[in-house]
Amino acid sequence: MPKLAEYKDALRGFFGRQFDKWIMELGIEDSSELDDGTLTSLYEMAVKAVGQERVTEVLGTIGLIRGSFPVKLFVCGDPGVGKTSFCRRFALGSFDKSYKSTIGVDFYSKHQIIDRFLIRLVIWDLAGQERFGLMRPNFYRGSSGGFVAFSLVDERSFKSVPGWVEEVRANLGDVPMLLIGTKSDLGVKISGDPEEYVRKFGFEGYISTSALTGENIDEAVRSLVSKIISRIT
Ligand SMILES: Nc1nc2c(ncn2[C@@H]2O[C@H](COP(=O)(O)OP(=O)(O)O)[C@@H](O)[C@H]2O)c(=O)[nH]1
Ligand SMILES: [Mg+2]
Repeated sequence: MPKLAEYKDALRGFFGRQFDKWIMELGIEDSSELDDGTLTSLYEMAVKAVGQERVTEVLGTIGLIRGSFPVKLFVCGDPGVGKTSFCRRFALGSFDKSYKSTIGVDFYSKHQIIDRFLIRLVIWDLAGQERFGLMRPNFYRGSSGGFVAFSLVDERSFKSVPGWVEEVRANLGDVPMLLIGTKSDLGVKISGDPEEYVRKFGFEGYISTSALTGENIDEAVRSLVSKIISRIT
């Protein structure tokens, strides 16, 4: 893992004195490791000051990122399992109880450094069209992978997982999928074992999440994107 000390002079050379202010605000020290999370914070801070293109160019030039590309992900699953809440928590960092989803496709976009690649993540949310099968080929088109979501407190949504997997495979073939159990803050009320689905349907893994507390939301996204990166690089 690279440390700030190794890159400090180069970064200051490109960004000037404002760079010292950024690292002070972020609490990054010479001995700090520039892991993906720290790099993402630094990236966000720098973008506000000098813009996305410049930051991407600088981080690439000095070798702090290995490249930059967009990744489209989907989130599917039964109505009410918390897909929109998952997307909003990830992209906006918030949980809004009164949020009403619109009819149509919604997507959420956010830059994130994952495995030292700058990824422009676009997450597509099935917004109110869970029941309109005709629309869904458009929804899936171009996705590199995605999440199949069920609610940990809704047995029926758990039983629906095989149907969603079938639909993903029919539209996208063998793309990486992560199984997510939602609403972990409410406990576990399903009777089956998610790991069985993992084995049976070839999920990359299973993670239990809560959009309310934020538990494992970033981890789920990182873990899936990491699998996608390792398939294409
Ligand atoms: N307790 C709890 N409630 C949640 C969570 N995620 C979503 N919800 C609630 O579940 C309901 C459905 O959520 P929504 O995101 O609209 O589900 P969608 O239909 O799959 O998009 C809403 O009332 C949310 O407030 C969670 O992590 N914990
Ligand atoms: Mg929704």
